[in-house]
Amino acid sequence: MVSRLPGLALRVCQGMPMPAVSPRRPHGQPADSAPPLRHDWTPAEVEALFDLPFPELLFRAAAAHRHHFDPAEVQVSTLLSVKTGGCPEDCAYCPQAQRYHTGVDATKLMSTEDVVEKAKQAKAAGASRFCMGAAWRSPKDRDIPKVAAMIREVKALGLETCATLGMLSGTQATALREAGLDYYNHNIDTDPEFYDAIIRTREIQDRLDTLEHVRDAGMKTCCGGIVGMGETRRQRAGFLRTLANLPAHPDSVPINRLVQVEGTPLHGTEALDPFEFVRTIAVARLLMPQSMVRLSAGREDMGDELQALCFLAGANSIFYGEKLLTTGNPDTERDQALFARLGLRPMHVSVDADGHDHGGTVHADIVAEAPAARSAGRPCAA
Ligand code: SAM
Ligand code: DTB
Ligand code: SF4
Repeated sequence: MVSRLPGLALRVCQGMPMPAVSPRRPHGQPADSAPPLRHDWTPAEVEALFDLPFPELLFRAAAAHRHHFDPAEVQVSTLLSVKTGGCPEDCAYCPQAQRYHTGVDATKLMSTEDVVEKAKQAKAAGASRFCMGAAWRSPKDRDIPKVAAMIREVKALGLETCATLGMLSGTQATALREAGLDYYNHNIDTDPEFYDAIIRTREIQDRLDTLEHVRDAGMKTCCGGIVGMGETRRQRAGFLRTLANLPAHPDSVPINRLVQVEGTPLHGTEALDPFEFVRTIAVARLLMPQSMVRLSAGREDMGDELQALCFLAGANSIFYGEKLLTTGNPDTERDQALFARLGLRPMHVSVDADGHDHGGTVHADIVAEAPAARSAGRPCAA
């Protein structure tokens, strides 16, 4: 039997209206009180946010969250590894890099039929976005029509589509967009200053170039990284500052807590203080107030209390389903119980007949206040 998050099937499939009463912003706070989105954060400003007393930081982040979103709503994505392992890159955290002995077997690209079956299951279980990942440095041109077919069929199920396939050329990005791809995930992963300690086989500039191709093709960007890789607080601030100072804030910002996999160079790294992880979420929310901040890898080892703190700090998206790409994620029953315990609801997303998605990313009145959000390619509210 397929389990599902309460209420989601109706919300996604039938485009049910949002609740009439929505605590998106504190009582009495006028709509025009949100400061404009910034892309000029200095290191000192971001570090000062990290250094705030924990309750003050959480209060500010929660206020920013409520201003732009319903804090009871969490966007739900499901991941599928459509091509696993055998990757030529050297990312020190990654179980799929061929050069490390992690026990992950390399597979060929899955068939479209099998991907669609998994997407149907994800939708039935309550996901609104389906993200297809491939362990590639970059796709070969001959792979693009195969991935495009998957995107078209997943989109036809009424799901938002996302892919993460490595570096893309401008032509490849356009072809994926034309197939109906809504989001492209490509992470900067860490502070440019710490980057060389983690990845040597491609430059951070290569990643920024891919993000530019994705934006130019008209897709939404999903871009974040990993914390707990041995970076300092200053470098965590540098990582978030780099994201916030991009030409457009990423529409989704996945914050992964390192999943330590035996065989990778980062296995055995000292674990990050959980409160420092919550601070990272809170600062991401403050720097990129209109973005979806995703509590990504690492949830399997987090208690409900830590996840609740992350939602309080402004996280409003998760990966849902027993598996990430190759590692574990909380099982769906545990997430359903967590949502029920915290009074959270899956975020309403509908995909119309033309394949345009209408997500809960920003409220219509907020869009009107912030034209920058539109130029960043965010969906208009339904
Ligand atoms: N190969 C493509 C690429 O690197 O862009 C797409 C897949 S890659 C696995 C996507 C992201 O997963 C990485 O950028 C990284 O942020 C995250 N990731 C990979 N291994 C992880 C780990 N052990 N812990 C946390 N996040 C991880
Ligand atoms: C992202 O930032 N996190 C996801 C998604 N984008 C593709 C991947 C997490 C992978 C964790 C390790 C694994 O399962 O292999
Ligand atoms: Fe390859 Fe992506 Fe893993 Fe790096 S993160 S080794 S590029 S699959």
